Amino acid sequence: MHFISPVLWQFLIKWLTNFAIFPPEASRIAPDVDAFYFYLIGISVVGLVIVGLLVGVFSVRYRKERNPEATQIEGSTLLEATWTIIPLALFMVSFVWGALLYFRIYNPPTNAMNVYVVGKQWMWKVEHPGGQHEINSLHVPINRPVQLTMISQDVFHSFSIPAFRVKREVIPGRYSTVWFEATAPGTYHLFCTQYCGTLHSQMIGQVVAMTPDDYQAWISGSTSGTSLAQNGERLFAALGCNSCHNGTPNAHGPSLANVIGSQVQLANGTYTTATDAFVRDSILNPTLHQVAGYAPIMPTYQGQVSEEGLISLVEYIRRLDSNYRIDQTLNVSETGAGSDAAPASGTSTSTASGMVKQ
Ligand code: HEC
Ligand SMILES: [Cu+2]
Repeated sequence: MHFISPVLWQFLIKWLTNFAIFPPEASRIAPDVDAFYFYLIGISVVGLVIVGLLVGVFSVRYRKERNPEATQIEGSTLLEATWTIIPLALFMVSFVWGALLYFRIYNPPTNAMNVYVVGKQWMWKVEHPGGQHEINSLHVPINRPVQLTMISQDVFHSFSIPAFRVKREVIPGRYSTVWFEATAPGTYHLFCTQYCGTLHSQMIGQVVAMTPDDYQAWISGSTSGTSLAQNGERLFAALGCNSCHNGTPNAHGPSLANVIGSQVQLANGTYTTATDAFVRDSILNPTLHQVAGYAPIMPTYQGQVSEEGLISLVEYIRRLDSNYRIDQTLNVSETGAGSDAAPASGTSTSTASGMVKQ
């Protein structure tokens, strides 16, 4: 890329995209991915030409009429070393270069804004933290790193935006992430690139990259009224989580304030970082990582919460800080001194503890 002259590079890319041989380059990483791709094509072409030429030249030069008697060649260390070292060096360059790109694509910068994506047969559901929902479309601002936290509700899918040169498997039961920084406003293709059943070919959509102002206008014009965290707060009460997790000293469960990103000690003495995935696992499969100092009384919520619900819970827990009680408005009376609960939270709490004791 940068070792070819920038003018030449621009020309090459323009030509390739004009003839629809290449998708447009619309993200920060796209030119770098393309440079690597051209390197791979380049060494393949060089290899092809050398081998092709040698086949041609040798078959003329060493043809039967000129060499009626076969000559035995004992080998040449120099020759063998050359054809070992040069390809090895070329492959090592691909390896290191590829690995550097890989780490860049799969390690989101910490200042990236997060958007959730749920894949299912056969659509992409996008959830913005502000509560905006989209189906088969994704609106993003340009010049800002965007991280996608993705999960599948059924089978394997793969989320791909060719113009951004990113793609990542979307797997049931596990969050996977990918990130990009769009550079040019526009509408780009979004594909599922993993065969996922009959209508796989229709699991497509569009990515709309917008200027920051347009994006702001879109975000404020598309709110559903409740953010993901607020939705999560409701679920937290409705599922009775707050009967055990309420930040009081005598609570049956650990306080969840500031838990995401922190080190949690497990019952077996080891420490683990509480990530989104850790929280999700804790809800669906509480015995998987038992938190130290607490009885294994947390029930599993497997089958009771949808992936979207889990995302809302994760967003809620992410936003819980030391003023746990203020955030958790639905549970104010529960964490207060008195046990006379207000009707709303009283109902949800008793349903929840009933559920737990079954
Ligand atoms: C019956 C009480 C109870 C209920 C109800 C309950 N939990 Fe828990 N929870 C616990 C206990 C006890 C632990 C710690 C032991 C363990 O890991 O199982 C825990 C652990 C967790 C953890 C890991 C916390 C940490 O410090 O790392 C998370 C996250 C969590 N619960 C979320 C939830 C959510 C969300 C709900 C509701 C959908 C919920 N819990 C419902 C008792 C409960
Ligand atoms: Cu799919």
